[in-house]
Amino acid sequence: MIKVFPNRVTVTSALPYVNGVKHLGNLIGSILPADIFHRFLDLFDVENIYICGTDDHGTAIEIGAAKEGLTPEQYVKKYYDIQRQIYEKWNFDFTHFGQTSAKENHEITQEIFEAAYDNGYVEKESLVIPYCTSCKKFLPDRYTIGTCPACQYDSAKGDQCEKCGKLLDPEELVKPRCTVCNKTTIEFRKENHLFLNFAALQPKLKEWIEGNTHWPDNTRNFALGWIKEGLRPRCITRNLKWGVKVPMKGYEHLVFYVWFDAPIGYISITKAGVKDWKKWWTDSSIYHFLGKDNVPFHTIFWPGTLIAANKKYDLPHHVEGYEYLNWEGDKFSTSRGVGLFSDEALDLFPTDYWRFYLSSILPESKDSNFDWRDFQSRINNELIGNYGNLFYRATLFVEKNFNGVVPEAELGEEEHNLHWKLGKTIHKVEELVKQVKLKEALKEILALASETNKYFQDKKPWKASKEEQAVALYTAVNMLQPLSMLLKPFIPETAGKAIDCLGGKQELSQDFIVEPGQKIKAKLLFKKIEDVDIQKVRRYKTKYMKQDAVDTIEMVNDMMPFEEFAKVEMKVATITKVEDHPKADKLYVLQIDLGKEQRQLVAGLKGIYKKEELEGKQIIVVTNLEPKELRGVKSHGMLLAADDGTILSPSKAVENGMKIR
Ligand code: B3M
Ligand code: ZN
Repeated sequence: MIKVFPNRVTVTSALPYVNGVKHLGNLIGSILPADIFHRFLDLFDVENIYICGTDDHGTAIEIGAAKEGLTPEQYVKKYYDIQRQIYEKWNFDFTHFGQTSAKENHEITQEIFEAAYDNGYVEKESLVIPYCTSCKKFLPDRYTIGTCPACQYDSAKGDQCEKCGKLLDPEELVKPRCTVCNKTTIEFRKENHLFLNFAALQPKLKEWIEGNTHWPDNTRNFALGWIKEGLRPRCITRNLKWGVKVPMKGYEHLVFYVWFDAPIGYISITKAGVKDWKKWWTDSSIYHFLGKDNVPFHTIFWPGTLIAANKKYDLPHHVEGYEYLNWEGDKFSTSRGVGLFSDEALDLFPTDYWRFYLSSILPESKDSNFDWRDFQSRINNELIGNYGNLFYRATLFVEKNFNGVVPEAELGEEEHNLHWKLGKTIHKVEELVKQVKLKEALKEILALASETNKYFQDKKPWKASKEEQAVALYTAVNMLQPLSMLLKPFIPETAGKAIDCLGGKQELSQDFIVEPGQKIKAKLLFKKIEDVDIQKVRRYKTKYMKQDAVDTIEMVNDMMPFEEFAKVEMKVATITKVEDHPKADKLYVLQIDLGKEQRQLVAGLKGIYKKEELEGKQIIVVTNLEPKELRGVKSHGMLLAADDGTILSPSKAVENGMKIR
């Protein structure tokens, strides 16, 4: 089947949460490939825009702002500016980089909600939610603790008792108290919330997904799998102050759930920043780029919202979900200092080195791994060895032997052959881009660069006659121009410079278009990466880790009453053995080495870490707690982990038993 490009394309990448600088794992699975795709569409003359921006709402933003002593508005402004500046340095070519807290998003979100309501897809239901009258706050389940009705353990959490494992509702706790202020001023308030009725939307969603036969099988089957399980109404309101207000009587104190207004951000950001914005959402093919964890939101939740509103906005045409990037064989983790952030990377190497390397390891169908040695060898051998060196040698030769002027030449069989391969490659790349196979497109281009290199090498212009030199150089220059055009979506800055040196024709053609008589300039485009450079950057530790670890400790601090926290003792230990808990599926039994003593710990890490990931790892343990039994297994101490289950480790290896506080 021959695929064609749609007439008009709206490209979006997942909107990064505004809270803080993003790491390379975030960029590789959304903003970078979307940017490359958009640049290719420009190259192939497809009318398109590229939309992105920050996702400004949600609990994490409210908490982040409070931590920095800022209002949510100030906090959002600060990190929006920081992120925007970083993306400029990455040369991301957004048509507009907006924000979901902009007024356009408030307006369109409310309109879409009202339409969904009028169409009968919104339901009212009451939820019982713990409310602390001292803090004047509704509390998430885990923020309410109390005595377990089953085992009488006095610090059971609102969702589960850690001692006996019983699953709980906060209402079942005896003498519930608030973890924020530690008072027993808890009330259970019935509150009305709004739900989007996905059960009612199911038939239409199913039909739409089944009709998307152009989707990759895995995405389509995945979405159909969800449908098959049966969709249920989803709560789309939250009791927060920061967010898009619910425009309905009796619900004015609520805001919309962040995942309700965030995808609407794609539309509203277009409205805020693009003239004639409507055509991009009513008569365009929408291409969403995102990490795999966001796929359900873009194949079910977001199209469901649009179907419910029935405002004639275009539904997603293509959803490209990327797998994860690992960092030197390990998971990215801010708390453990694994990985590198988008600003730091550019302090270490030029932007195009990163864009090139990350493009060559895009996690398109499976997870991929960042590796410093591989980074060095691909930059040196492929980007420089294959393209940069040829560029420098050919242009320098023209400068030295032909006064910088492209010579006249009579082409022979080999030259025609190369010319033919150029046409074939352009065609192949176009086909791959249509299928959003960007990594393969890059491979094709590099293969052509390789051919050109081989040709130049075989011609040995340094010892050839003047006529032979002219042929080799005319051909090399005329291959380097389209090669640079094809590489430009990946390495826009350097390829742009290269094209300027070759006379500045910003055109991709199957013909040789750098004409004899054209003045050109020589340029060394890249600098090789030396072993010492790699040794140096290997020792570089992300600067964001420490802050995060400090935050986590502060979080523990926030959650524990002060008098209790002051008594807490924390030490470093190494995990020596990991076994399954005989009775609980989420728990591991760990043996740990605390230097002078060995202990046993039970921790809820199953499903988050594999056993072999834990063995040998250093952790931080609260040591002065009474031993307790967790589902019949003794546990003496508690290890520190962040909200998402990521374990907190010391930033460098230290002696077991070292006291942290
Ligand atoms: N902010 C989650 C993320 O950054 C979320 C994406 C929104 S896309 C509309 O992965
Ligand atoms: Zn309280």
